[in-house]
Amino acid sequence: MKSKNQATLVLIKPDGLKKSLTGNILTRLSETKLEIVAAKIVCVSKELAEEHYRHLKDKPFFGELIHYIMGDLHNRKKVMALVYWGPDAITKVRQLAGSTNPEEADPTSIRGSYGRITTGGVYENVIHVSSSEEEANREIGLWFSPEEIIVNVESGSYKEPKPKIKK
Ligand code: IDP
Ligand code: MG
Repeated sequence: MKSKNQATLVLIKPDGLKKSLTGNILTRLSETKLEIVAAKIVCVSKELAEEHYRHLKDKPFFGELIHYIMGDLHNRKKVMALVYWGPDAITKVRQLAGSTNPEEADPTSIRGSYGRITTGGVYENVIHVSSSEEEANREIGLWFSPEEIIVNVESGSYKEPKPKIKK
């Protein structure tokens, strides 16, 4: 049976950018043979950070987590946001990323290779990846507007290029 095409959100977190891991992470993710259908650099607002991590708002590390994703811990006020798309995208990307806790993650995974646990209490695991289809849809809607994504995620068809030229 042919697997279903899915879209999933990937964020290269501020520690990944500070450690110059963008190339390494994108190379690892290319092993999935998925397509990148959207990409940009984002300066993360407190509102976006809190909405993205709203499922963790009661955790003791929530405040630190918001500082982390906003770049306050790494003096890098940005993340790289991407949408990967293709068969079983969510599971494939999640497997390559590894477990949330970098010490428990497979040492060959992205988080196992590059993540660390800090004394501040938050896991600095260099990458965010969506963990379910429902979460992916919600998160992609938070980080991207539909016209920034070059496929129609529902139908799987490519969009027509817009005849717009930036002056
Ligand atoms: P995920 O990123 O693997 O989906 P979530 O539970 O959604 O894991 O947590 C979001 C982020 O919050 C993690 O990637 C990590 O940076 C941080 N985090 C999650 N659980 C803990 C914890 O128990 N201690 C410290 N940081 C955590
Ligand atoms: Mg999560």
